[in-house]
Amino acid sequence: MFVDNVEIQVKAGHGGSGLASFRREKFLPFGGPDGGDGGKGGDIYLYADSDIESLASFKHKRLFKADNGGDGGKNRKHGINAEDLMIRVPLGTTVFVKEKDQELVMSDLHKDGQKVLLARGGKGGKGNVHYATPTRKAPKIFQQGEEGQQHDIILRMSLVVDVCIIGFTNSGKSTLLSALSSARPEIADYQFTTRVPVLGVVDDGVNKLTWMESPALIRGSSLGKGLGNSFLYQAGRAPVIVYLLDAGSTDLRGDFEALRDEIRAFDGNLAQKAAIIAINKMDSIDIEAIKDYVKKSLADIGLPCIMISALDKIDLDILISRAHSMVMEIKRKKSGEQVAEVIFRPKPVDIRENK
Ligand SMILES: Nc1nc2c(ncn2[C@@H]2O[C@H](COP(=O)(O)OP(=O)(O)OP(=O)(O)O)[C@@H](O)[C@H]2O)c(=O)[nH]1
Ligand SMILES: [Mg+2]
Repeated sequence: MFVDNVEIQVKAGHGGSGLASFRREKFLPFGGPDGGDGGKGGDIYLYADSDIESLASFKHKRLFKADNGGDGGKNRKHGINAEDLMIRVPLGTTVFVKEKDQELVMSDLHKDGQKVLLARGGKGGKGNVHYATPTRKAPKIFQQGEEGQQHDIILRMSLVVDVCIIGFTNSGKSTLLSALSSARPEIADYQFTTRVPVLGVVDDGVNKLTWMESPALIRGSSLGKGLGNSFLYQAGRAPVIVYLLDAGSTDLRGDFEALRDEIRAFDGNLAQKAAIIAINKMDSIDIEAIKDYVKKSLADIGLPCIMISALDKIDLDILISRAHSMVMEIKRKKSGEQVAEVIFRPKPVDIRENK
């Protein structure tokens, strides 16, 4: 399962033009100006709709145009205001605007019914009625409608992620995800085998939580090396991060810090998240020999440290149970907060009002 990602173009409607015209009545051959204003162009909104499950429909339709406003008419008639265009997207859609090769996050739609303005329709132009003055009684001036905004927009739908595995290339992220879930990402001992986030559902017997393998980081990902780091925005959604280290490394502490520096460079909050350090490939080393080194070099970081083998499935149950209990604890706290937020307190009704 991959993350959905589509690019669309939105063009709001132009404002209608104002009109320059003059009253012509039977006994009033030189009546004053009566040109009406143009109507407003349609705005374009995104609308989060829980009935929509994916961004699949956008694969066929890329251009979204709202109608233009109607032109002003005689007799001060206002042009028609065009209808706004609502584009429905699934919950969990993140919206980016493309500006000069940059992708700027515009909004994050996560509540049913949430609306965000993508492009504003142009205002209607003024008709010549607005330009009459005591010295200029017959103005032939009118205003054109304003142009509607246009934007290139990227929509990304992030699926719910509970645990995100982050690690250097070849640390065994795909092997771990395959061992824990039915996901089958390619496993190979060359670099950057996994190029997009991969999801898998992990069942601990009570809860089924979604784990994600994030494509590999390397020292300098934040500077664009390797696969870069743009996929880390997905990691931001996971309440718990698993830093996967390779037990064969001679500098576990350095590896951990380099990983954390990379995610900190992407987003400081990400580096503060609840996390576990998992040291993989313990089957390939003499554990007794490195136990003390591991304890000493990682202890003061203050994160739980678990030694595992993804290949031989050693102590994966410990990793699962630790990670899941952290996720459930965070979710429990969050839902407590949300309940507090939405408490509905109706005002007391004065029953005498109904008499
Ligand atoms: N001995 C041993 N080898 C492992 C273990 N886990 C993974 N490997 C090996 O390490 C190599 C890389 O494994 P992957 O799972 O593809 O690593 P990855 O982190 O997903 O790599 P990228 O997707 O390229 O970033 C493969 O040859 C695996 O067989 C383990 O627990 N023990
Ligand atoms: Mg991989």
